[in-house]
Amino acid sequence: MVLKVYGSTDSPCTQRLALICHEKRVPFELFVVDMKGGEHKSATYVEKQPFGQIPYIDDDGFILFESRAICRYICAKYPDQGTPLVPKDPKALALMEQGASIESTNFDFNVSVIVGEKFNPMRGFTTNEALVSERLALLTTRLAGYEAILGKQKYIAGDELTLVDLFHIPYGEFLLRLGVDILVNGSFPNVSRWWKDISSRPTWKKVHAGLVSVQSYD
Ligand SMILES: N[C@@H](CCC(=O)N[C@@H](CS)C(=O)NCC(=O)O)C(=O)O
Repeated sequence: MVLKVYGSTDSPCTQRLALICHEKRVPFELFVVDMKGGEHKSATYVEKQPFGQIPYIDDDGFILFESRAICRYICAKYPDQGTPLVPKDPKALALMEQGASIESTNFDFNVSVIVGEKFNPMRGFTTNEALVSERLALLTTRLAGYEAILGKQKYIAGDELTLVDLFHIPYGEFLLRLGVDILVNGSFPNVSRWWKDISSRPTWKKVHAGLVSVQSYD
């Protein structure tokens, strides 16, 4: 039975898991959740996702939410299919987990707030500019750490691409779309080199062009 994805085409978290499906060549069917109509807060929805957020998956009755956990599940279920994104060697795996914490605490922590605040006017709220400046300053400090890592190796966890590099793409792309060019503007040349590499992957281009269900991969 094809993997069912409940999410939205323009949600970075749904895009994250679609990207991994493309990399692992796992077909999926997208069920668009009516966020504007509040479907994600309905009683039937929160039975599946208690926080009333997207995305979640239904894999033949197995319900899972949290986009990064879903990505890990897909990689665990299909270890030898598509791009190898999770190392088997314990030390390489530990470095990937270190990278996952880096993404969560240094990148997502700041970028999700910046993106959310900048989107506020489109939702009828005011942007908290002081908070945006604070998080941009913190992000800049943290990108200096990225620059140090990426000055020594090609990717976050070593010289091989892993899941954690790809975790950055959807929110990184939103930052660019909102006019924050910190990932490409040249202040961090190795970050810029890394960003161009990962964001030019055909799998991401496919997600970016429009997130739709995939019946099969040739
Ligand atoms: N950590 C969660 C975050 C999920 C999340 O924040 N989803 C957003 C859309 S990208 C959402 O549902 N927002 C609506 C809300 O929080 O009420 C994940 O990675 O799945």
